[in-house]
Amino acid sequence: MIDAAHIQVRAGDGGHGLIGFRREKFVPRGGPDGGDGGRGGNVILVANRGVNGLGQFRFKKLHAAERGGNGGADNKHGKNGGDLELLVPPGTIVKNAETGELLGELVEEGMRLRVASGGKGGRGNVHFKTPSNQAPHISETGQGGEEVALDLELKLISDVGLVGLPNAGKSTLISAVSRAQPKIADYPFTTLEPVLGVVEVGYDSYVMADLPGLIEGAHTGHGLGIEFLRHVDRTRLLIHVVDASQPDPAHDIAVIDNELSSYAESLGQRPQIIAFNKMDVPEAAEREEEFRELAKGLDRPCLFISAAGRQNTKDLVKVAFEMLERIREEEPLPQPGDEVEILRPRPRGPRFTIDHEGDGWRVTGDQPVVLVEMLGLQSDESRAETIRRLARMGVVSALRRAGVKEGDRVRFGKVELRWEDE
Ligand SMILES: Nc1nc2c(ncn2[C@@H]2O[C@H](COP(=O)(O)OP(=O)(O)OP(=O)(O)O)[C@@H](O)[C@H]2O)c(=O)[nH]1
Ligand SMILES: [Mg+2]
Repeated sequence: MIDAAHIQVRAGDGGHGLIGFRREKFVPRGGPDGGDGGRGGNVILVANRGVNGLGQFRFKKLHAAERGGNGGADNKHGKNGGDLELLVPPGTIVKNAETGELLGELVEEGMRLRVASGGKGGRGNVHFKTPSNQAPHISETGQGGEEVALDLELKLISDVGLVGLPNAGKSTLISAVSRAQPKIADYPFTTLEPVLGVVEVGYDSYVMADLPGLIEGAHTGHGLGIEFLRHVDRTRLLIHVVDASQPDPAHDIAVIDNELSSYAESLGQRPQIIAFNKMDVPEAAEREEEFRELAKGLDRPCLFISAAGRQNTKDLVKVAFEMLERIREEEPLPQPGDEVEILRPRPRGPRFTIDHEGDGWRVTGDQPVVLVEMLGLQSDESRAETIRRLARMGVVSALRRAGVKEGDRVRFGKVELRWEDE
């Protein structure tokens, strides 16, 4: 039931800003008119029911969005890079492969998750015109797009989970109300893996999960429990199936309740319906009165059914559907189209820090690093502009205080400069 993939996604780089000048008749030296670069495309995951599993990602590993177009003459803005949308099945869990951090879950059809943001476009030389520099030969290069390695994992998602002791009749029930065909047998632990079935109610439907039976101590790892309690915890409603032909159904119910709440308090409080099953068996049928009394004290809807005989199973399916509708109203899930923004803005915190690194210095911090990477040091003019802006940010004086000397290497992200005492 668990499907996984490892992929690399790369957002588009921003386009470069242009250094350009107007050429007009009768105007010997036109002003700057170099346009800005467009922004790079984002990589977005989109939940789509038409996608079957994560198999498509087994072969293609790198997924890159378009880069932004460069700025043009006459102030022309570069084209923004198109977003890359990768379709994944609903139920996909997304983690940062390096840190293991959970980035998000694409639970429902249409949900979107931006996993890598495109770089900003570089600004053209129009932006660097000042009273003292009417013809700036300065522009920014586009910012690099984000790149990240992702682990995708598909988990089963169901609305209703069937819980109960082994042999209670859970598999028989799901086979009675859906097209699922799990193995059914008269011994415990017949079901070893969850099985999903779609239950139709008129034009509506919901997904039911048949789960391996739970036993006392399941929450501490007894039986098959612990692995599957995780799945149970993802369902919104439980149908608690109890074998009414057994000597002590009240005790059996208490055992399961206790396992659920010991695993997680939230699971103990999950809405629940109790299905007294096997009511066709004489030992159960003759105690119906007693069970109805018991049901009054259980504080949740109770139904009396025979899964094997298909008795009252339709009612059970309907009661479950109505409860689900109410739960959905109370806690609506994100709607299709809501984009869950998961990449936080690049780290803020202190504006920059300066550290010794090898034979030189490293300046860390979003503002100065992006500045140096984008504005660059190619020409004397852009270098002077970069230093001027670093000075305005306080980086130059901080470097002096730290003890930087003429000729030292100072690194900003991928760029390195030789310090000159100007
Ligand atoms: N008489 C009768 N027998 C039933 C009924 N429901 C299930 N059974 C029988 O009970 C036994 C266990 O049924 P399963 O559906 O496999 O039980 P389960 O809860 O899925 O069991 P595990 O997968 O081991 O947890 C089988 O022999 C079924 O035929 C019922 O309503 N009436
Ligand atoms: Mg079963």
